[in-house]
Amino acid sequence: MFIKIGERINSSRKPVARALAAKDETFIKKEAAIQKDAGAQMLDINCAFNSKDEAFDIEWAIRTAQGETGLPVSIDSPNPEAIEAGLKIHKGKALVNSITLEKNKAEAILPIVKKYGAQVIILTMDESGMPSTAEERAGLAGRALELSKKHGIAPEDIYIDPLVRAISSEAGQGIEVIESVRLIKSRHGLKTICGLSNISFGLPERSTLNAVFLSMMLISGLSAAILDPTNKRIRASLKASAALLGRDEYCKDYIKSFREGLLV
Ligand code: THG
Repeated sequence: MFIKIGERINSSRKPVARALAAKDETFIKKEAAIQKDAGAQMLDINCAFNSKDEAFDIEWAIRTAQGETGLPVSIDSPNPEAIEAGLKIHKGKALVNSITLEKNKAEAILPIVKKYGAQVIILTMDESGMPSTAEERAGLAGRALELSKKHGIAPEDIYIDPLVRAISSEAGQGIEVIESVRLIKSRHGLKTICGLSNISFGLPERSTLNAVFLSMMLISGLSAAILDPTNKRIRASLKASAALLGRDEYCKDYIKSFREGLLV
C-alpha cells in the first residue's frame, strides 16, 4: 500500500514555526488531526528552522501530535541529538528522516535507528554531493543497502529518497527522478520515498505540479511520499492514479470519493 506522510508540521512554514516557539498545543494538534482525517498514515515533523533547542521542540511536537492522532512520526532532522530525543518518547515504529551516505553522518545515526527498531530514509547523496542521473541514484541506493545491512537494519526498514529538486531550476531532473524510482525498485528491491512539494518550489499553482508529478512517480512504483494530504488536487490525483493503475477494483474507492465530493 502507498504510504502518505503528512508534510504540514514543518518549521519552514511560518505558522508552524510560531506555534513551535509558543508551544501552541492547539495548533499542532489541529495540524495533526486534519492530516489524519485526510488519510495520512504517518506525520512528518520538522522543527529545525529557527529553533533554540531542536531536541526539546521535536520531543514536544511528537508527543503532542501522537497524543492527538496516535500516528507514527517521520522524525525530520539532520541532528542526532534531536533524532534520539524524538525516538525516546515515540510510540510505535518511527521513521528517521534522514541520513545521507556521508560516512560520519551515517555512522552516527544508524546505530540509533537500530537501537530503537525504527525505519530510516536514506538520501541518495554522499561526500561528492547530489546526483543528477537516474543511474547515479540507483548506484547510491545499492550502497545504502550494503550500509544498512552492515548495521543490522532490514531492507524492509529502509526507504531510498532520490532527492526531488525544483523543476524551475533544472528541467531535466523530473524525468531522472521518475526513472530512478523504477531502477531502485527493480535492481535492489528497495522501497522509495520523496518530498513531493520540492518539485514545485518557486512556481505558481504548486499543487497542480505536485499532483501531476505524484501520478508520474506512482507509475514508477513510488512506495511513500511526504505530501499535503489535505490538498484537493493531491487527493484527487491519488484516487485517480489508484484506479488507473489497477489498485482500486471496479473503481469502488474512486466512486465513493466522488460521492463524498473529494474529487473536485
Ligand atoms: N525528502 C525527505 N524529507 C523532506 C523532504 C525531502 N522533508 C522536508 C521536505 N523535503 C518535505 N516537506 C515539505 C513541507 C512543506 C513544503 C515543502 C516540503 C512546502 N509547503 C508550502 C507552504 O506551506 O508554504 C505549500 C506547498 C504547496 O503549495 O503545495 O513548501 O525531499 N526525506
